[in-house]
Amino acid sequence: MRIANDYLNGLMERVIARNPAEPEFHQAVGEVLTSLVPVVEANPAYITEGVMDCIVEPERIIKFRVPWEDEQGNIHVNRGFRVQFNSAIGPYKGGLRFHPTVYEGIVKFLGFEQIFKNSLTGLPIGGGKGGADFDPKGRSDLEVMRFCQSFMTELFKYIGPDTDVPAGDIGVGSREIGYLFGQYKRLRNEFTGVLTGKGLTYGGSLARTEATGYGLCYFADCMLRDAGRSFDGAAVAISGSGNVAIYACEKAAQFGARVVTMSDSGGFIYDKNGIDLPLVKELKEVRRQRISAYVDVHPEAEYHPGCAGVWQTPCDIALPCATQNELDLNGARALIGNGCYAVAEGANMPCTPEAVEALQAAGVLFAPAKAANAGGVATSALEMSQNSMRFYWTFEEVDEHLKTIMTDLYRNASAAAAQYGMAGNLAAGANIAGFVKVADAMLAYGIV
Ligand code: NDP
Ligand code: 2IT
Repeated sequence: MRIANDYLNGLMERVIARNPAEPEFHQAVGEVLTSLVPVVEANPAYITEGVMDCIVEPERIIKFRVPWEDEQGNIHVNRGFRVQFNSAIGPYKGGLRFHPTVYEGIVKFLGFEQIFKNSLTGLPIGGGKGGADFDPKGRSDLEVMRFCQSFMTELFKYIGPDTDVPAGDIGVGSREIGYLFGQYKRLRNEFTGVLTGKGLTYGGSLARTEATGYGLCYFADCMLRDAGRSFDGAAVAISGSGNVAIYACEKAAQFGARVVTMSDSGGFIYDKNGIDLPLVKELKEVRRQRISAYVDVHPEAEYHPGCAGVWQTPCDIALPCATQNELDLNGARALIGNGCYAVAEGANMPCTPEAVEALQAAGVLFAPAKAANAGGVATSALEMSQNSMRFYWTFEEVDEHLKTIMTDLYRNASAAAAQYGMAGNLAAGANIAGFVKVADAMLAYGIV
């Protein structure tokens, strides 16, 4: 795909050549650069002053060995990463992903997206991301603790509350954050807000657990209302059954929707009566079981092996909340054919470029990840604020901030799209609004 500006097209070619075999990173950069064509044409200084070349190059990449011993005495060696992508508007901020598919290209795509997402929150946070190719599935608490301690024994050298503040992502939830924070505190002999998503007894913020899923629904609600629609009475298909999916399901149901699907990497469940969320929470948050166990309790529901089939389910609104590129052109066509009128991305980059194009061409309302799932990191920034103040806000106070942030974010993305002649294209609007703030800070610093 050619980008309609010679400089940006050449830059994209250099990104591909300099970062070989990293298709997810190329995809994320290509999508942003495509949206920025009218912005650099109106403001050539972004090119002539080097901002464009700098923004696609991480400030720093840390890659390290993570050795650990399992319960049988076998030694394992994983690879850990932290990409400190851009600190123009604040300390690096972004999650850690523990999943066997993690490699440098995944962490770079996520870190790159995080720059613009964090900027969109309106809060002072730069972009970063990290993780490891460790698979926590089937591992005991002791093994996960040993892994996390080994991971932090290296990572602690590079992070800090004013430098880089990691959090959770796929495979990193409250259990892992606890082990990571405990080890950081021990190594540094400091109790600081160096990680977010902490437990409520040791510096965590109320509503951080719920924030990404709730924020997704607050954003989608703004988009739906602008189009004269709402969640009330809608059938909603959700993929995933992790942190984002569970709290998206909870808020969508509070808004009057009937959520009919959830999934994991094994398959999806369809419950025409509406998902029994307390059961999903019990299966996933407490028992760490597969989603297939849902039908043992609800035999009237259906379980289908394989996750792509989830998008064949008739629905009004789709919320992909599992992983990147999980909704492809086939899925998009099925959604369109079934009359789905809105897709809001809870996961990072869950729709392929072909799927996004098809959805937008069919007039389906489309909420892009870096705007729609920004509620998680925004609330992480609120956790950092509370830690700095050594103070706590109530659930209602944090939730109210979250609602305001998501509403403002929606308005800013809409306004930026309209300003550059792409009214209604929230994907372009989010890229532009997120970019401009970071780029102007970079211009102010000169060449650094
Ligand atoms: P969790 O680990 O809590 O849940 C991930 C869910 O997605 C699980 O149901 C998992 O199934 C499924 N999944 C993961 N990988 C795959 C895969 N390759 N194919 C199919 N299903 C898969 O992670 P989160 O809910 O935190 O994250 C979900 C998405 O949301 C990610 O894209 C993440 O980057 C994004 N996100 C997360 C935020 C947060 O605050 N946590 C904030 C913003 C975005 P299984 O258990 O079988 O692996
Ligand atoms: O993708 C994301 O925004 C996250 N995983 C949350 C990051 C954070 O720092 O809370």
